Amino acid sequence: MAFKGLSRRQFAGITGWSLLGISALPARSSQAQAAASSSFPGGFLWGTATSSYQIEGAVNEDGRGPSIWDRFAHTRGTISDHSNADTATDHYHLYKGDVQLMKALGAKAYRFSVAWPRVFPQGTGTPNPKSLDFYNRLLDELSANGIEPFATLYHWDLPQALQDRFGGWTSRDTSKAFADYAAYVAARLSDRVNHFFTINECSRHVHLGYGFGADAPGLKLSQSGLNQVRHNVALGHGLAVQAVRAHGRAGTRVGPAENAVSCIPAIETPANIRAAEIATRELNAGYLTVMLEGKYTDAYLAQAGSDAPKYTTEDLRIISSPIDFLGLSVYTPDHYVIAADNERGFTLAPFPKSFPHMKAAWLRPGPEAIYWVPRHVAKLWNVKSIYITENGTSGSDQPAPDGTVYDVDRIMYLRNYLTQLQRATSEGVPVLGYFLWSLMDNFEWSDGYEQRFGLYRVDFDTKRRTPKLSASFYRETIARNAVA
Ligand code: PNW
Repeated sequence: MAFKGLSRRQFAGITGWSLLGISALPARSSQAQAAASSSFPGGFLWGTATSSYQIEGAVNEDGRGPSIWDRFAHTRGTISDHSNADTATDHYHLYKGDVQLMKALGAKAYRFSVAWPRVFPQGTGTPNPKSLDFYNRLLDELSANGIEPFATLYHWDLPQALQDRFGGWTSRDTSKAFADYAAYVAARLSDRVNHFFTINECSRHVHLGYGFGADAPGLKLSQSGLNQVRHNVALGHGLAVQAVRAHGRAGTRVGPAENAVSCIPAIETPANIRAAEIATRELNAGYLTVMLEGKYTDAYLAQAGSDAPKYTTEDLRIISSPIDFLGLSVYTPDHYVIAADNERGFTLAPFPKSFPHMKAAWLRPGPEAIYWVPRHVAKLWNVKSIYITENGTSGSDQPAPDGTVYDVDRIMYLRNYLTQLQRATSEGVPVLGYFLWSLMDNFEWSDGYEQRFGLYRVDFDTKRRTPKLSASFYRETIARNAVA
């Protein structure tokens, strides 16, 4: 009875999934779903994304040192379900199966992050003898399965030792330590990793970690302190770009993975579009704009006033070291922009209470964000290569009585975002690939395990992975494009 209403083909797809793709769906099976994705450019790269602390577990194994997230998650009252990521999805031990999950999707790329505390347990100094062993095993497995690795150097799991010694990113000593670590990793992995991302989403970990205290290290700094952290993080990015260039093998590519403040023209008129470009440049002044222009905007400095960060012109030169591509994580529209005859040239429409959201309250669906963000950055800064480093949604994801997670909300979200992404590529916006967040459910920071973002459901007691219906959707999308 549970499958009433499903076509035989859909049913076969679902049951096939429980055997992890053993029954292959023909690429042309469903005309209706994913129709929009049929005309992505040839060679467009489809992948999934994860990060070390959110999936690995094994926090005390093979010489890993503690990270600020271990400390934070073990502090009372920080994580909504009182959980931590001591074991998380246990990817550290289950990675071989997880590579098969990627392969079953037909994904050809995987974005993961390297845990700094596994490499340098004290943050600097002597590397752990087993420093990169796990990542070497993972890379071998990916390579054996035809999946291209994209490695993020920092996805927020700072060695706790650097927090204790330097105050974390409040000090530029951390920026320098990051460059040394980046050099070490690039020297050893760039024979197999062609693309490195420096820092994942500067804005989020600075804002929540050092401003609101809602993420590790849980600080609530003054505006001047926060501006300095922002600058030190941008500096860390630039130093890491230089380190990867100096120590990676020739041809190694490097760039940031930023979640830009997304500015959408409220109505797509030329004036609003221009206003949204101006807003994009101003509202990303602390990260993307300084990285790509080598200076803080006048408005940013004027607004900061005496709280502006302390820096040298040499810092700005480092921060704006040339990058090979821009990584953009796009989840949600941050602002709907309207042209205005004021000093800034724009106003931001307030969000009405009735604006819908996905399971996470911050995640308002606005598929056009994934069209406008790449389009704005390509236009503003003449960026030639863009990867969508993350896009996806959480959902309640409860299995139905038949055991299947019918996450049609996630499918709705993805279908609409991919339609808008295809709009961008069809207009020549140079997006080269897309990494869906996330391969599987994982530790969602201060939301613990209460927000599930995966294509695969993880039972956190047994660590069992089960494909959700959205895994079939993504697989079909990829297959359709492969034959297009
Ligand atoms: C990203 N926002 O965080 C992170 O890179 C991931 O580690 C995380 O699991 C994922 O997105 C889902 O949250 C973001 O408020 C969190 O716009 C919030 C926002 C953006 C990114």
